[in-house]
Amino acid sequence: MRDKVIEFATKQIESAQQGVPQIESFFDKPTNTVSYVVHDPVTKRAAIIDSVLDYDPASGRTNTGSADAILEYLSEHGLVVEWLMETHAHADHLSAAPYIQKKLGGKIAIGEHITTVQNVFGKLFNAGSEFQRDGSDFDVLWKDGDQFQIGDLDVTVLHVPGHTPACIAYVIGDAVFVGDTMFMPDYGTARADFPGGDARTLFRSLRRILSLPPTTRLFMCHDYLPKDRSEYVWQTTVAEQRAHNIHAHDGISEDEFVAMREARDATLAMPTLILPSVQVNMRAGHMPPADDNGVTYLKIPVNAV
Ligand SMILES: N[C@@H](CCC(=O)N[C@@H](CS)C(=O)NCC(=O)O)C(=O)O
Ligand SMILES: [Fe+2]
Repeated sequence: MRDKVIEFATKQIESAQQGVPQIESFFDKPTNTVSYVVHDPVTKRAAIIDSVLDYDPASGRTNTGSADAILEYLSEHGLVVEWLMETHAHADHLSAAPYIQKKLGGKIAIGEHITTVQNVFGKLFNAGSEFQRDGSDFDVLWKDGDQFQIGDLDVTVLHVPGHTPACIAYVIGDAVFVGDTMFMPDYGTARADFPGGDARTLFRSLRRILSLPPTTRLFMCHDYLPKDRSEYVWQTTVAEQRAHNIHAHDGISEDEFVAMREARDATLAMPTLILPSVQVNMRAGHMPPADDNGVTYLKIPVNAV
């Protein structure tokens, strides 16, 4: 069956100018997360993808060190932020999008199926009626095939569910920010056992991304450093993934993938920051309303996850 969105993204990738967009990465070691600033060198317009608000679970304190490094880079290069984009509601770190938006503006965007995620976690955390669950905490909700611009750069949105139901990838010029779908070839793929996650759906999303042109640049959202590698890396290509990804290289069938993924997921512990992350990220990175003493609390559901 023809996939018109992939056909369109392919044309965009093939016509993209080499070396454009300009991409700077920021690696957060405590959560193994890569945030990106992607900009158009002509108009100096920029998007920030998957920013991190540092959080210490022992003290409950947030810290803006990671976000401030991004702010410094933007200022040094005279960049104007148009977009604060999330690939999904992260379960392992808090988003710094509201902090950056307050300083510099820009629109906070995520995939339209965030409403599914908001419903599940809204219920889990027994959020009050102030929590809308209709995506309105975000400024923009993308659906598969949506197109928009960062300055003069063309962007196509791909809905790539599996890790979560709302996951999206951003095709910007010839670069794809794959979110949590695949990781570097020697680490494999994202887990599919979070609420609304599904290994079979993830496999189909992976094959879809890997049907883009072989030279397409792919940028990961995490690197977990496998045992036999000592340097963190997060950039690869479609061709490298198709040849070498240990979970999803060409020739691995859907059923083989699902069996592997489900067996591996059964061995994984929950991310350290899942409970603080999801109750903040379901609100686009905003904290829940403060209690009547003025203090903001995050909840821990006991024996519920
Ligand atoms: N140890 C990490 C685990 C984070 C985690 O589960 N990451 C997800 C993406 S949000 C994943 O797909 N991990 C794959 C794996 O650990 O194999 C933490 O506590 O934060
Ligand atoms: Fe994730």
